[in-house]
Amino acid sequence: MATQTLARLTPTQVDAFWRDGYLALPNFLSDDDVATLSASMDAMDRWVQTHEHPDVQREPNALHTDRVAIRKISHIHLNGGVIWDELMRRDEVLDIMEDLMGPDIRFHHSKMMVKPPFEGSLKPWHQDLPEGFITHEEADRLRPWGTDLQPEQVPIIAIQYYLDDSTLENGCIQVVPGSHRRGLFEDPLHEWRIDPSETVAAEFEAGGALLFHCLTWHYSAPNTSPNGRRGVVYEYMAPATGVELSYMGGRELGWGMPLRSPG
Ligand SMILES: O=C(O)CCC(=O)C(=O)O
Repeated sequence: MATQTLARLTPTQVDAFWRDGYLALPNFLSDDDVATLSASMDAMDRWVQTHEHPDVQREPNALHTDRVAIRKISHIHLNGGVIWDELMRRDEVLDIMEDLMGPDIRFHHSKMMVKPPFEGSLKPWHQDLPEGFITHEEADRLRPWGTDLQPEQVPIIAIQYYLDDSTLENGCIQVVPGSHRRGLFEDPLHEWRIDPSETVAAEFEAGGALLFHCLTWHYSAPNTSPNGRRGVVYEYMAPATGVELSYMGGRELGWGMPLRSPG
């Protein structure tokens, strides 16, 4: 796996993100990053075998009873220790967020999404905005707007980094390009909305990263392969226009923390 010299996004990449609602950044993390973060995840995985933790969600489709399979670890920037906090604050990442949404950048939340071999379950088609960023009342207010809800009004962007190769077989994220310009829908999305000819599989080698907007339709399939897939998500936001964002009581978890300010 190659490592990449990090650089600001090009205008073409910025345009592609706002046109498609997502952007692929292959080879974003260095080999050292992947090794260090993987070792930390391995240590958490060992700990979870003998301990319960409210932020650790177990795999609901687990085939084994002899070992705990992790599906999700919430607030990984807190639970995982300093390297996960450092990744959240990293200048190269904030530079990219600044290229996409300007210099006033706040953190929203983090989570590790795991798809254990053969038993990793699917995440249904959804948009992130109604899943923790706005109240139900605000979602009810925004849905009738349809395409009048512009993605630029709600600059909330996720980056998911892959510690393993992420493929169709092990449940990579799939997206519908341009779906962030269709408005806000029910959560999760009705399956009938998805036209398979429109979907794109965001496959990566370990170290790659995917950026996606909070209105972009996305999904990840069950893991039917012998290869696990660990993908850590950090969500960032800039001030919204005409939309009331909510931290859902997550302030003490770092939600809303300013990471970069104008000037
Ligand atoms: O990693 C996955 O499988 C799904 C992640 C996702 O859908 C999300 O972070 O919104």
